[in-house]
Amino acid sequence: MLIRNRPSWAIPERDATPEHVFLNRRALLAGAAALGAGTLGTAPARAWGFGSGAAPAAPDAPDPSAALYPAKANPAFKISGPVTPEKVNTDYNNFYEYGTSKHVAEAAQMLKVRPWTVKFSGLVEQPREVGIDDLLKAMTLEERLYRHRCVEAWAMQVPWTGFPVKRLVDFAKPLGSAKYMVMKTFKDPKMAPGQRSFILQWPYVEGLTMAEATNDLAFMVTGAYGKPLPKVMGAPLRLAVPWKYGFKSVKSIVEIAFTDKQPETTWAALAPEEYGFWANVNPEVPHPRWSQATEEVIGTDDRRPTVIYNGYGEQVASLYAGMPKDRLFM
Ligand SMILES: Nc1nc2c(c(=O)[nH]1)N[C@H]1C(S)=C(S)[C@@H](COP(=O)(O)O)O[C@H]1N2
Ligand SMILES: [Mo]
Repeated sequence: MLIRNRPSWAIPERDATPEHVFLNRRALLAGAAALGAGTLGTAPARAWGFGSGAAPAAPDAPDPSAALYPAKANPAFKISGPVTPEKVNTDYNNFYEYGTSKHVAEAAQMLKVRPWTVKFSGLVEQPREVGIDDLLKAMTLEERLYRHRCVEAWAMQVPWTGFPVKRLVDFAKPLGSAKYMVMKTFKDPKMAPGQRSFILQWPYVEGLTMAEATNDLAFMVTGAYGKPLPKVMGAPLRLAVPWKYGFKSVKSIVEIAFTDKQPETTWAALAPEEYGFWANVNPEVPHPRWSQATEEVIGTDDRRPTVIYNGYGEQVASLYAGMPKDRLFM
């Protein structure tokens, strides 16, 4: 057992949606604490009542980056087995800014993807902000087929479009003293009602070491299925680090900061006994509440064995050579 002194709310769950169950319980507790015991009865309704009453979003103007798609496929990044159908992928997502259900594509239509600026801050030669379309102009887009593995033991196979994170690092010009690249999602509860609830600390934050960020596999995603990225998949800019559990792959990024200290990341801050900074995929290290030995391939009847580093060990195992193994895989 990895977890010691397990808190009372972290009871074993074998539910198909473990995060959902877990977080509902957390939200009730946090809501009660924040609002006071007297409002206990209304806190859950407040925290979870969005989605139905929200005004429908006005239709968007055509995506100004549409002409960049489809981008040329990079044949170096292949998968075995079929790509997950687009319709399946966009109906099974984790995007807690729009609720803890897997079916948030409609709720995510509230996300406004233009205008969109990305800020570069922290240990950089010169802090700057750039509009997403100017950033896209400075990059060469390519398509890569990647495996995608959520910590909840489900998997997909996704045709992402984007550019190596390394290109973004070159663009940002971090100082030699930078050791980590920190990525943040937007924070705007009007645009993302999930941010009004206490489930996670907002904005969603993730990070990589500079060695991880500049590894060729680390990919900045701007599109999928030969088109600009659907909102529910984290438009207009999200990370894909396929050797790590999906929660590392932060969506809808507005800020990239370079630091010399390991950042406190969203899931690790919420439940450090269950989620860590490294989160590398490993079939032999169970999550405290479920096994990681196999994974469900969404959209199929297939449950296949999980693979160390999600099959990308050849590219990334050397990043962790000589490091203590105990925290690398959660
Ligand atoms: N901002 C933000 N990023 C996020 C999440 C989230 O809830 N909010 N969920 C993470 C998790 S747990 C996973 S598995 C992937 C899901 O990506 P997908 O919906 O494209 O499959 O996004 C990750 N990035
Ligand atoms: Mo996930």
